[in-house]
Amino acid sequence: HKQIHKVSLTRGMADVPEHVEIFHTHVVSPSQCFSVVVQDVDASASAVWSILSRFEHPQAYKHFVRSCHVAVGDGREVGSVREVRVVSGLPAAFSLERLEIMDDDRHIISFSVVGGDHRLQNYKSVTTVHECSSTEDGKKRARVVESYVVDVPAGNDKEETCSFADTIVRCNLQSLAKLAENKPK
Ligand code: A9S
Repeated sequence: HKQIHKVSLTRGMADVPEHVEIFHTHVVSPSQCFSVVVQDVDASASAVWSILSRFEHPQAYKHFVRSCHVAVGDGREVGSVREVRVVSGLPAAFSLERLEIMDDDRHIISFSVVGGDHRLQNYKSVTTVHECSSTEDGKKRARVVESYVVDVPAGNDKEETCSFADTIVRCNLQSLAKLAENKPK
């Protein structure tokens, strides 16, 4: 009997508003793993959102993406599907990804993997951006939180799977931060 449970990936995290916490609460099955990556950005939440919200153009900040085209929908409406081609050197060539949430007011975007030749089956992520003030100088900053759930592929364990995905997500969010802060790569 499979035990499906709900996990909040931001519980106890400082400075995370309730509506953000709700979106980082996932349903997880025993054959899946999950994780969360947080990135602070020295820019406004809307500056970050303007880069992050372009579902049709992930290559703006995801350096592993070679090209992207929208195969279904307009790239703004939920249900749109993008075909992402990745750079060589990764254990994959492409990924098909469906837009699940696009919330311009609350700065929430989510996609799920619906196909591809890679090993991250049923990958689903939620990314939020909210304004938060730093405790040191009281200056306003944006905090990006990205959580995901993914199937653990045969032959790997949860730790290996999450450390692979965490590495990619961390790279993406660091590059998103630099871009929003107008810093060179
Ligand atoms: O694109 C993201 O937001 C996050 C991840 C972890 C994407 C991973 C990836 O696109 C590759 C980079 C191709 C690596 C997928 C879905 C599978 C991989 O193996």
